[in-house]
Amino acid sequence: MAHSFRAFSVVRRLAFQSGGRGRSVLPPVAAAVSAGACFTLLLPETKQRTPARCAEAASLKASENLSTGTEAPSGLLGKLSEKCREAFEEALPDSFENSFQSELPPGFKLDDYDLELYQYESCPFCRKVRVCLDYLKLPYKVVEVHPLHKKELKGLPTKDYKKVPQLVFRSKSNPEADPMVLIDSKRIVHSLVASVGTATEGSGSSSSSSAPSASRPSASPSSVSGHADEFERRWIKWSDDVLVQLVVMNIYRTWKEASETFDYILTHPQFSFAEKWMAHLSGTAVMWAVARKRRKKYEVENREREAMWGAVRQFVQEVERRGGVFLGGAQPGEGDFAVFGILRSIEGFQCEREMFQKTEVAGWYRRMQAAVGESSALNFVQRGPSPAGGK
Ligand SMILES: N[C@@H](CCC(=O)N[C@@H](CS)C(=O)NCC(=O)O)C(=O)O
Repeated sequence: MAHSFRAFSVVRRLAFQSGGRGRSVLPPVAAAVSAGACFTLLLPETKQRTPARCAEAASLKASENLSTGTEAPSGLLGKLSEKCREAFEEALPDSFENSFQSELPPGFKLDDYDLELYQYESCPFCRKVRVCLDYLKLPYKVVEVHPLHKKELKGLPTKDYKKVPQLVFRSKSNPEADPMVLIDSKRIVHSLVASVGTATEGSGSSSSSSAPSASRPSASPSSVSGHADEFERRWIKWSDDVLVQLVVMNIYRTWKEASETFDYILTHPQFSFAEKWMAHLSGTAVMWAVARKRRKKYEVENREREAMWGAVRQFVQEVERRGGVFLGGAQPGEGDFAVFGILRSIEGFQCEREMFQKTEVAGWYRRMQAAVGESSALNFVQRGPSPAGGK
């Protein structure tokens, strides 16, 4: 994967070196290949393991789950059940655990900074961060990154990191200073929740914050203390390794659905006519092909919808077991932000409409919508209505 990324980067550089904004000379094939790099990178590598059904994993785990309160979801198909088992049964890798260390120093005053979120509109990881920012009522500016040339990222100090989301903090008192940047959606969400939790802990209100924080809610107790517990972490891993995979396989399932997913870019005010169509056409073609390949890889060909409903139902059952309000308990936690953010990325799509018909997720989804509230983005771009009846 690393090699293919380097190859794609070269193609991308060559394709854009003589094309300015709106005057791209990107050949269609190079554009398609490059767009493929943009989106296939969100799909993690699978390790070679003996396939195991989650149902088996669940029974194996049943004797142990009393200690963590975590039960491996069952009913997932093909190799997704293996991913699921990894999330719930194996030791969480250090690289994953490291994402749960707050990157913001203690006493960090969020209100002293202007926040900018570098994102792709349809990226599930970016939606996770937006959900958290909205919930915490933190105002932020959205910077839409063009998926082919990504020139919006060029001015950032994270030069070698070409993925989104990236959350940029610019000092209000010293706007010329180098901004601080957080990367990786889990880390960003955890850092924000921990920072707001620390700022509000014990005082009942944030002494460090100005107007917006007066109505700032607290996240679930486990998150406020800055430590998403193991139960929540396992669901966060599941959301990245299983739910995101299913979203990709489903929203790019047919040409029509893949095209629908990229429609946002055609109306986005930030890009030129050529940039819009280049990204739309190449993205549709490449992601349709990627989804096909992934369905084969995960052994869910022609069953991708069924697999997605299975996963969503498992999540809903877990919420029920936790008391029926949120995964985090009485208030949303980092696990709720992860799953809601990922599902928000299919907002307004055919897959979302079917999801509300085929699963019982609407209750939790509406509770999340109400808890998260209106977007606190300073330049919110509406993408389409949600059948669950939200903004
Ligand atoms: N683990 C990262 C994954 C981020 C990621 O893979 N983002 C994708 C977009 S959905 C990306 O930027 N891919 C690279 C590219 O577009 O070239 C996170 O949670 O933030």
